[in-house]
Amino acid sequence: MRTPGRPDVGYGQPVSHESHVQKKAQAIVPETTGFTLWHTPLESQRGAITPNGLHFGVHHNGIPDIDPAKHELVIHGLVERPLTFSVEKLLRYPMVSRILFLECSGNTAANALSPFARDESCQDLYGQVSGSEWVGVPLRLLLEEAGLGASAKWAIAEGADGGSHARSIPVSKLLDDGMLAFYQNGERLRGAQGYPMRLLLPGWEGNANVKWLHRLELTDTPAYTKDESGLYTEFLANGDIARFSFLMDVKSVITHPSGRQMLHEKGFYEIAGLAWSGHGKVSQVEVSADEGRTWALAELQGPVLDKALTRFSIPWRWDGKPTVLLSRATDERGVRQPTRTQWKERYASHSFNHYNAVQPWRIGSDGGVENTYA
Ligand SMILES: Nc1nc2c(c(=O)[nH]1)N[C@H]1C(S)=C(S)[C@@H](COP(=O)(O)O)O[C@H]1N2
Ligand SMILES: [Mo]
Repeated sequence: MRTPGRPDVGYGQPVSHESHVQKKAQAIVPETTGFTLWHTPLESQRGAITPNGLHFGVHHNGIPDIDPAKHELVIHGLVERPLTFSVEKLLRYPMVSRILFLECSGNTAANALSPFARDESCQDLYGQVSGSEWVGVPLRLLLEEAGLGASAKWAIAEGADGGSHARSIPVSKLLDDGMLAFYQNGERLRGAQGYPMRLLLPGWEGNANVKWLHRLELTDTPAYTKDESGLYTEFLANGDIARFSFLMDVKSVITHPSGRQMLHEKGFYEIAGLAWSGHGKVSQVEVSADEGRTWALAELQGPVLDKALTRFSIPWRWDGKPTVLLSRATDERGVRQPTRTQWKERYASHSFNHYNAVQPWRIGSDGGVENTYA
């Protein structure tokens, strides 16, 4: 109180004492230039909204630097009137706001693939999911203006990044709740999240949410692009192949306490975490503190929103003995998360997308928290 404070700045940053809270780049495949995975530190966050600077990122070809004055969105193909929109023009359209989760279908791939439970943090294992308020133009408005042809069933959405990331999207989804997003948590999109505009498909796998969107081509069939035929198609245990597996299933994870954290003494802890489902609202989250023998209902922090991150918590007293903590979410369809064994029965052994099994965290007698499959 004896010295004056420092001046404020034009764009605020977190305090220096919190500078250890960072997104973290995951190990990448060296021969694929520009492909990076940045994980959000879930265990450093409370609440259901991810700060923009910490939003997870998956960039197949780096982050393009796009001048909004030069960027255009083209809608063409099976439409009555092909249209070209400038960013300035699109910003005058009516906009809607939605709080949604976004998750890469490859999130938690390590638990799907690794034969043993890797001793990693919640950020390393689960960091490809984030929650934001997105504001943008309903795609229905733009498609109606272009006039959909009778046979227009798919739209090829293409990004303006180096690899022209492209996905075939059913027109029904775009008409239902597809959004062209311009704002995230009150500010214009970050470059990493698709500035100046991205596709936002509530509840659908991250990959289909094409960033730096510049083209929608209406067609009668999917394009089977590299981005949907390769990494984002799954092999099932029975030999079938799941294509266009857009929906993200019900999932949850305890973030407090979680992998590589330490309980320094016995006594009271609040078990807290996140649950979400691409199928709608989370209806309940059960937590077990005794290796899955008994379960109790966690409290859901409202408002519980459709296809959004939902916070859950439950009080717990640690008696100092080794145990395992688990959470399992059920969504409004009544569908509950599978165990890892059940998940592995459905998918081929080398499949890793759409992993949504129950996460057990082992508490050691020393208070150390470790990933486990048991
Ligand atoms: N144009 C373009 N869009 C893209 C990608 C990309 O590399 N290029 N990555 C996709 C993947 S795999 C995911 S999971 C989400 C991640 O969105 P975020 O980086 O904003 O978190 O963007 C998708 N959209
Ligand atoms: Mo992804």
